[in-house]
Amino acid sequence: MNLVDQAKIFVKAGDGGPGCISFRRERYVPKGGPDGGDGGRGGCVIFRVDPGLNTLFPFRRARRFIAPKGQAGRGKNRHGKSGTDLVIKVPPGTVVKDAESKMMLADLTDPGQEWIAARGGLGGRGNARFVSATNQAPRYAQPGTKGQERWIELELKLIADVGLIGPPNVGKSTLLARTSAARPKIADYPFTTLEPHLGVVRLPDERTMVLADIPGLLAGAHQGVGMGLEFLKHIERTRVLLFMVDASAKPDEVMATLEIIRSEVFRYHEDLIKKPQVIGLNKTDMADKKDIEKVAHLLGKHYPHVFPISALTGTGVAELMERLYCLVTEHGLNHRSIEANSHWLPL
Ligand SMILES: Nc1nc2c(ncn2[C@@H]2O[C@H](COP(=O)(O)OP(=O)(O)OP(=O)(O)O)[C@@H](O)[C@H]2O)c(=O)[nH]1
Ligand SMILES: [Mg+2]
Repeated sequence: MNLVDQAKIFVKAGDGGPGCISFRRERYVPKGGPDGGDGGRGGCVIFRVDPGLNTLFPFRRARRFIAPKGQAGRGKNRHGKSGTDLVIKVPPGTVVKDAESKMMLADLTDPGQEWIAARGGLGGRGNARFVSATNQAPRYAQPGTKGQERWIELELKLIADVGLIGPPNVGKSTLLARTSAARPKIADYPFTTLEPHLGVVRLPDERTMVLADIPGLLAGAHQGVGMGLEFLKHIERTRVLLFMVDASAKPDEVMATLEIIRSEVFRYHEDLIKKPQVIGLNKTDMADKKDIEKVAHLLGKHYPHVFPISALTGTGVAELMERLYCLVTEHGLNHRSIEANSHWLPL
């Protein structure tokens, strides 16, 4: 589960503006003194931690960040304007490294925390600054200094926003594969998945959340039966639980299975019951319509979020993801989520 999201970007701060060489021109004053103003400072490139972000996905599109230059100084001692700083929002948990030396430069964790990725150049001093006893009319000014530039690597360790839990073989990995770029093994036998997989689910409008596919649970998992228990720790930090059951079984069986799985989870850790729970009734493509309606109706009495879906055909999946996203954002995005996959699929 230690999956990592990565991005490599180029940052360049603005160069400082040059100082100005200028002399006062006044009526009746044949030779005015020097009045060249200083150049402005170049804009810095600054990273700022934004708790509303949870992936480095935006950096796959925008890779070059260049802050504006400082303006040149002008006559009459007017200083050039400084370049505005370019602020780049990054998710909490972003680790910054120098791309060349691989040295760690910053560990950005706290909301609002800022770090200067590239420092703006200094403005050059105008000739008015160089007046001295021996030189009353200096004919030179400083150029501005260059803004810093470098390639930077960003890295984000991901924690899932949504934990996907259910008995073996119900289609958990199929759902993860359908909604994200993750490619867990899918097969028609129990315990295909032997360790958790994370996937970044992309929803319309650049929204993302991280879904964790947890290996199948059996009755007794909290006592060590099967293999589910050791992975339940991964769902402790998720915001929302998605319980998946096979809706093609008989309604009574579906209800009973769901209760077994839920009780395993809550026996493992009673606090988990406080998380919002969504029920996914999968494999509706091969289930009896009446049975689905019956189960959905029964479950609807106890659970506010019940979704008949087919992870195989995609029916109902977009609606389910929208609801999950809603609950995840209501309960605070879990910002450190993600995987190393470089391919991102839209829903
Ligand atoms: N008909 C149908 N088959 C599905 C659906 N979703 C998954 N399957 C099939 O069910 C089988 C199990 O799917 P997986 O995604 O591997 O199930 P899993 O829950 O991850 O299983 P474990 O990793 O063993 O716990 C595969 O053969 C899938 O093709 C569905 O919506 N409809
Ligand atoms: Mg699986």
